[in-house]
Amino acid sequence: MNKMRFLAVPALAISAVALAGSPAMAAHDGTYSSTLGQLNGTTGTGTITLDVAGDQATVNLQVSGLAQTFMDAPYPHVQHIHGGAQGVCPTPANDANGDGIVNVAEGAPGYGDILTTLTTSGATTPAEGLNLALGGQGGTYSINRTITLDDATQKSLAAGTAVVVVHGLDPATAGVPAEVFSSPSELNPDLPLGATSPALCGTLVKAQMGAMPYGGADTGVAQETGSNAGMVALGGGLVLAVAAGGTFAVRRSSARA
Ligand SMILES: [Cu+2]
Repeated sequence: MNKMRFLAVPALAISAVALAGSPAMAAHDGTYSSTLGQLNGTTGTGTITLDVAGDQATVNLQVSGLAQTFMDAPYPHVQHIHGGAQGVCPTPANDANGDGIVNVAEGAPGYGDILTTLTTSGATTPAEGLNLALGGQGGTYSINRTITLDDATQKSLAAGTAVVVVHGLDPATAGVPAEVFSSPSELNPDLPLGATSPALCGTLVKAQMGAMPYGGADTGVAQETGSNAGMVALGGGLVLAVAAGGTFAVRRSSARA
């Protein structure tokens, strides 16, 4: 009897939380991710995941191997969610003025204006777009924080046109003469062209609900499959937790075998 009560109470509590916490899912709610592509001779890499619920987004940005230093200090990489355009990253063919660098002016027709600045702390508005102090510092860094998305960013995510761009080229790999790299940026003449031009770029793609790893189905653990089916209705976070548990169980039995 006591055991039954202990099992029943948490189940009811979870149901209450689920009902209270999900009045209506916004069209853009979900998990977005991108493996960022390289531009302008960049040899570094980057990935981003965005877990979005309403106007809240948990950002996980991982960057490595970009230019490390700038004037004897950690290289500041400004980075943004752009949007409101075609949702595409530029290619070398977009180098309209033929200087050897696809700059922001040449990329923006495809990826749009700055909607959100992915700062390391503080404000995330477009106004912080060139705030070097709030950019990623050095060649390898990560950002893990929850931010508030403005209306324009939410709409761009829903439309599939949100694009993440990490700026700041490596003079050693950009493939242009020093005088071109350090010529005035079209965004701010006080900054070198190479420091503001796009290094990494990727369109944010929403994970499809049907592609969620529900687990259980092919693990042969019949009882867990049953509980998974019940948990699906409670929300993505719990589904992932269940799926992770399923994976762990499979690995554990494999290790035994
Ligand atoms: Cu940008």
